[in-house]
Amino acid sequence: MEAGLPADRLTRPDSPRPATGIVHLGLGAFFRAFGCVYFVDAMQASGGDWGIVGVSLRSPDTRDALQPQDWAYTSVTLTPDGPQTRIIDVLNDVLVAPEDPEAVLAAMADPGVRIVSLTVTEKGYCHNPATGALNPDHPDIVKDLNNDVPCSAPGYLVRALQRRRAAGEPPFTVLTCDNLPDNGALVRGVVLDLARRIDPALADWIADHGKFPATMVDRITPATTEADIETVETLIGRRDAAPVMHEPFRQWAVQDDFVNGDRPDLAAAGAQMVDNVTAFEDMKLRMLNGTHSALAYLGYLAGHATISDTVADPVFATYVRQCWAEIMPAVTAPEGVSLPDYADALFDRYANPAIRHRTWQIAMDGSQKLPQRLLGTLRENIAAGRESPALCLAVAGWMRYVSGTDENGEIIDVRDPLADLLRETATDAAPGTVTALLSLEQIFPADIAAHLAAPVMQAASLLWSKGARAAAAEVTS
Ligand code: CS2
Repeated sequence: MEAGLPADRLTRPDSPRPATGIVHLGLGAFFRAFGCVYFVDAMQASGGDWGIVGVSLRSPDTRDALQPQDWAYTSVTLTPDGPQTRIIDVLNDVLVAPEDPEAVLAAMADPGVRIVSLTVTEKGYCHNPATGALNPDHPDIVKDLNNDVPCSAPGYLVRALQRRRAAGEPPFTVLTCDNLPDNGALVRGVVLDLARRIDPALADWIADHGKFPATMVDRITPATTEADIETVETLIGRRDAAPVMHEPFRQWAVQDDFVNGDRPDLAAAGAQMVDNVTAFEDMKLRMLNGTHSALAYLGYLAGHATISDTVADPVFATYVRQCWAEIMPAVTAPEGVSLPDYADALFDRYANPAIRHRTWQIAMDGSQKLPQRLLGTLRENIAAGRESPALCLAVAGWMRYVSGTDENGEIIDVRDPLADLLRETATDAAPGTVTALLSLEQIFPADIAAHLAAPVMQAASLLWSKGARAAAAEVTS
């Protein structure tokens, strides 16, 4: 492309599109780099009408970026040897829920739609992170209980299922793709609880006929930056305002339990269709997401901008391996999987220098992430009498991070639904901060908090006095 000339906008390929079979709530970069690509591959292999209507529950940005390109976009696989591009053309529309909630409900109630998938992040389920149950005091749930027009993801699911029941249609399958433990049961629980508060007969109908398969999703997909948009323009010679940048690896384990068995041929696209996802989920949440969070807090505090920069630092390369050594005894490997090999592969994925995954991005929403990423492992290690100094340092790292200032006294832009509470609860000194944060029962159930007090306090004193890098070196020495 000639320098200085604005490139033409990306347009969609001139081929027929499948009819809509899926509505997706929470159309972020991850789902466009992951689910959309699997659905395209499944249709290429075995056909079917599984076009997607995407829904943004908050901001119009994705819709505004994709609309001029008629919803097509570039998926960029970032290999260590260079990027590979592919045009993904599976979205039939993108709706912005706050602008037109009725259009979203109408799309979800359409009988052609057989799956409603979700990537609304941990906090989008409006649940209590420590228990997994619906939080009826969540402001969005309070609104949804007092209003027929929903605003939360559980609210949209319940109101759309209510319409399907009223129309004599079967429910859609609710396919959660968020990093939560037992995510199918969790979303089923919040939907049934909310439905019961609105109409008990509706809750019974959903309980009898609804399907909420559990899934384990995995593909590292950093947020797209302005620099990425420019790189893609150079690569494809056209302007794509919303490409997605991701690693080569992908893995999707899906509980094969859909309404009327109706689903795309995901196995043909490489997904693992299984009866029970728990072992995949535990392995991934604890070994990948657990260490991602550990590296994010400590790496950020040590001044590292990305995960690849963090593991390029020999101290953190050793530290993350120590974390895996502490996590593996608390994980039951899925059949045929070697946990040490899985850890080695994770290390290579983290080290991929083409992936600029910011520690700050992964550090977001820690209050919603910690329980399934770190606390489950810690609970099992405590019960078995195993020490976990590296994981306790990760918890201390989160505490230091959410206290709101870094090791140089600079303000940290902490993004978390509980950010204000966390900042107010933390104090300047390690002991006060540890005691106060451990008392937040929506994150730390009382039994775990009691056992964590001493080892987290020890890790915190090390962290506050010596800094993240020296503390990580010390717990691995
Ligand atoms: C990350 C995940 O942002 C985060 O919290 O840990 O998004 C992670 O990259 C994915 O789960 C990988 O599949």
